[in-house]
Amino acid sequence: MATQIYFISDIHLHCYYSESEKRKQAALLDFLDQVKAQKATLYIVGDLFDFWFEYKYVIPRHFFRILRQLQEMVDAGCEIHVLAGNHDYWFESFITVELGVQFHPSSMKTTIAGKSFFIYHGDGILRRDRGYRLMKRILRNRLFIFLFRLIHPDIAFKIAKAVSGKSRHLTLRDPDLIEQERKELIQYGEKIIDQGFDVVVTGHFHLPTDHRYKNGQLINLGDWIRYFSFGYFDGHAMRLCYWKRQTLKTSL
Ligand SMILES: [Mn+2]
Repeated sequence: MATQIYFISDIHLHCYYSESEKRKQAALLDFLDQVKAQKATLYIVGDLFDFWFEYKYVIPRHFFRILRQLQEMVDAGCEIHVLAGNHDYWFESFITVELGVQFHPSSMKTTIAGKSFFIYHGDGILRRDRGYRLMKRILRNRLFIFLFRLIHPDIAFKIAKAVSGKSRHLTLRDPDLIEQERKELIQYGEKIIDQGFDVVVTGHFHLPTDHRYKNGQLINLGDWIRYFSFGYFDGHAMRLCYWKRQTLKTSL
């Protein structure tokens, strides 16, 4: 069977209803339908959800359509990998047991059609991320997770919505800072390629990037907020594509 591998990241599905959210969900379901029809493999490279938290008995309602779609894709024969992002890493057994996807809590290495891939959401790699790296240790601490789980889900998701609204304010960055981030991201990718990897795939920066270096390639997947971008690997070449702006036929 032909190799067909899709990569997406940073969809940031929200736990509330809005017009843009509706459009985003519709586009994503459309995209996932295609992956399903091809029985292709999908890597979700972090931040599928703007906030995810797992309880023992309940699941968040706003994500139901997407979760159902992922389950149907697995049932149809797709292989799905979910990597933790910095907005959604509190996965327990729900997505693996109920949906049948494979979960990767941090970076992963794999070989596809003879090419070695390094896949990582990309949070915490910038020099200015020092504070974040400390916060990451606290937020992923078992005691913190245990205590947060004691909060009623209606309240927990309200807190998440408020915190996420604040951090969104911070992501309206100036162009100089964006270029600085792209430079550091490229440096990071080149370092990984120097370690012997053929393809480095990252998300997190919301900067669609296709950077060639020596015989390697760094792809930043962009996002599904502004760009609706994704990576596609056919067994020979890895390409950065845009959903419906160029159909797969014209972009490949
Ligand atoms: Mn992120």
